[in-house]
Amino acid sequence: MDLRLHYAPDNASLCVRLALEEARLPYQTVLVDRAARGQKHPSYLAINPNGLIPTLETPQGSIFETGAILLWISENSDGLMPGPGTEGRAAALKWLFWLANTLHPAERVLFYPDQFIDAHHEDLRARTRTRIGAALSVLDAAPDAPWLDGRASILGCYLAPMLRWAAIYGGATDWYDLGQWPRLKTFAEVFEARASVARVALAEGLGPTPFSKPILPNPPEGSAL
Ligand SMILES: N[C@@H](CCC(=O)N[C@@H](CS)C(=O)NCC(=O)O)C(=O)O
Repeated sequence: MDLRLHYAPDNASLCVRLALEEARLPYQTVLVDRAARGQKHPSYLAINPNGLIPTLETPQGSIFETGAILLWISENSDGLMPGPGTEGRAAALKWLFWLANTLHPAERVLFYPDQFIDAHHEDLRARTRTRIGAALSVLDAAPDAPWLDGRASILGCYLAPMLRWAAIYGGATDWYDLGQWPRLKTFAEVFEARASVARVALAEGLGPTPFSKPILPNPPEGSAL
């Protein structure tokens, strides 16, 4: 299968790269030059008119939206998501959409407040940190999220980078302590020990503890912002 992942280091494409590695699907990477705003170039807009990273080119066409790409990968590999009609499917779908529709958009507000409001950016970010903290508490207490044990899953591939980004791109440093969410902390530690994560961390310069104790990336090519 011919797959091409349009990516920038430590961008939302990280979630997709983790899933591709975990699925052992062969793929090529195409670096999007964020410093040159490559995500807004007409050639990129032709495959993703939203001008956002990631995009995955597949034999069935280009896919955008991280959650949709992850779901597609799970449907083209084994074991990353309970299949339709099987036990755990309903809860897994619920958390996939929660990650895509609740947690990810809140993080986008935190990282790009200027895309949402012209002034009062710090007020917006402060309120958003509170929202993200509350959302993480909901997940930490979830009775139906067995994937938090750090097993291979597209849900883990989506969550782990979002824990990382909140820690290093969230602005104020005093609000985020992963220890507040004991299950999420254990998830981050177990998940980052996976061989797939080590391969991705090397490729994108994420350091040795990319999810439990992240540091700013030092990628071999491209830039995160
Ligand atoms: N809803 C999109 C969001 C993707 C997204 O926020 N991508 C960021 C990188 S992490 C981006 O492309 N930012 C560049 C920009 O806003 O121009 C998805 O799930 O794929």
